[in-house]
Amino acid sequence: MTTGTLITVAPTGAESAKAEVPALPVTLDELLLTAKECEALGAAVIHVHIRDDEAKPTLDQGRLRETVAALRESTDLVVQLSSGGAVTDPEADRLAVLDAGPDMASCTMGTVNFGDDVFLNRWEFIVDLHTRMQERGVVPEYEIFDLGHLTALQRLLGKYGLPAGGHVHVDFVMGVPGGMPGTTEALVACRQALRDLPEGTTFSATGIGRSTIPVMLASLSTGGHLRVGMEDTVTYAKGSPVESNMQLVARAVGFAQLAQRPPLTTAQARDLLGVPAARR
Ligand code: KMH
Ligand code: ZN
Repeated sequence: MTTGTLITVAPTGAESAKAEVPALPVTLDELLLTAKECEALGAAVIHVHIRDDEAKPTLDQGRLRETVAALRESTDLVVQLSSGGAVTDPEADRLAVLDAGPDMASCTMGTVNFGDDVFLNRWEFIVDLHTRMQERGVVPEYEIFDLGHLTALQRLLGKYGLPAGGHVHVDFVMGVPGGMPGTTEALVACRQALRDLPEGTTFSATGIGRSTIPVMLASLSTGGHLRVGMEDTVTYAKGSPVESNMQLVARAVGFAQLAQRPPLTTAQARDLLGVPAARR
């Protein structure tokens, strides 16, 4: 069944430096303004990485809690905290992200080379994240950087059961140097592999850098949803830096409308993902 389009904005990430990408939202005020404007355009979920006073990535618990509370106060967006953090973050800090009480958290389904770095996700760590999310009622978004990560997800669900909320939603993160390419062929291969996951499993996709548009079109045409934002893309078109996250969300909304799959509201997104209603 084709539905409307779930649009997730990933506004900041942990990889770009504010000095090199001045439009990146790094303060709480910048994040809130971005969140409100992206919600007004059609985003329903926000995937959040935060920064410290020097604009460096941080998993500081106080800041995470303050961010979750402020986003809830000023938007109805589904608040998804990154448990991936930066490649240098220790596992304990990544697990502690759940203590900040988000609606959702990311859960990456395996280790992947990440440019010159390694994004480490040991099996036991994944199991810990998954089971703690079940205990706390935090809905996971399973991040898939390579085809084999879907096999790992099948194993995880088979051994440890369905996530909080009972619905399985995955996000194909494509085009990371070291992971699967951001191509239609790779997306279709992942799409096919979803048949081994529970009935009704949904997917979003995001293409890093210049793969953003091919991945967006491939996802829309195969029934998938979209993640866009400056975490993944800082160039809008050849020679044109992204001006704001709103520019990327507006483009995604335009593509979704052309595909006759308009953006889901935040309430519809909560229904789809099994996330309880907004508490505002
Ligand atoms: N920053 C990457 C190393 C996630 O948010 O869960 C990990 C990442 C995935 O961004
Ligand atoms: Zn992330």
